[in-house]
Amino acid sequence: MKFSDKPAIYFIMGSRNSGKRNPLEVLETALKGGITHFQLREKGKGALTGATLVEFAEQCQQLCGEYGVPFIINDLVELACQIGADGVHIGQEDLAAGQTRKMIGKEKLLGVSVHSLKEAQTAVKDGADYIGMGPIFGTTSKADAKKPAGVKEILLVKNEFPDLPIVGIGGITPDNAKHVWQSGVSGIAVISAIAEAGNIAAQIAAFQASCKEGAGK
Ligand code: TZP
Ligand code: MG
Repeated sequence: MKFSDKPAIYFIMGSRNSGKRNPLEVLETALKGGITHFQLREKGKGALTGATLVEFAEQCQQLCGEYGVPFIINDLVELACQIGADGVHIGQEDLAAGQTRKMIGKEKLLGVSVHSLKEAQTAVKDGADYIGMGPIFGTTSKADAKKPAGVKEILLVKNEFPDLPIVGIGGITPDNAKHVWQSGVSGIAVISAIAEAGNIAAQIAAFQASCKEGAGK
C-alpha cells in the first residue's frame, strides 16, 4: 500500500499513553483533528493483553475506518493479520521484515524502524513501504530508546532513496517539527505531544502549520 499522498501526521498511541483520558476519545479527537495515520502501540506497565487487547484494537480500527485513516499495529503481526489491520510497523528486534511481508501479503502497509543507512537498505530490500527514523530528539515515551540522533541519518537515507517515505520520530513537538520537515521526511510520528496535549485539535493544527513552515513533502 502506498504510504501517503500528503505530508503525514502519524499518531502513535497505546492505552497507557492517554493519561486519565479515555484512549478511544483521545483517538477520535485526533482523527477529527486531521491525523493521517494511526499506529496502535500497546506497550509498558499495564498494557492490555489477550481478548481485552483484541477488543481495544478492534475499537481503534473501527474509529480509524470511520475517518478513512490507515490503522497500523506495532510489533504484533499476528494480531494485525487476525483483525485485518491496514498495516504493521516493526523494529529491528521484531519479526524480520521479509517474514512479516510474507505474512501480511503485498497489499498491506509495512513500516520498519531503522537507525542507519545499512538498516534502511535491508528494510527496502525486504519490502518496507516506509521507514521510521529516530529518536530525533529526546523522548520519554520509549523505554529502550537510543540516543537522540537528530536528522543526520535521515539525510543520508533520503540521498540514497529519494522516493522512500521516511517518518521522523522521537520528541517531536510543533516547536521543533519544522527542522524535521526540512530534512525531507514524508511524515512526523508523535506520541506524547498529541496524546498529552491539552487541546488535541489545536496541537494537530500546529503540526500542520509546522509542515507548511518546513515545506514538508
Ligand atoms: N521510537 C523512537 S522514539 C519513540 C518511538 C516509538 C517514542 C516517540 O514518542 P514521543 O512521545 O513522540 O517522543
Ligand atoms: Mg517493536
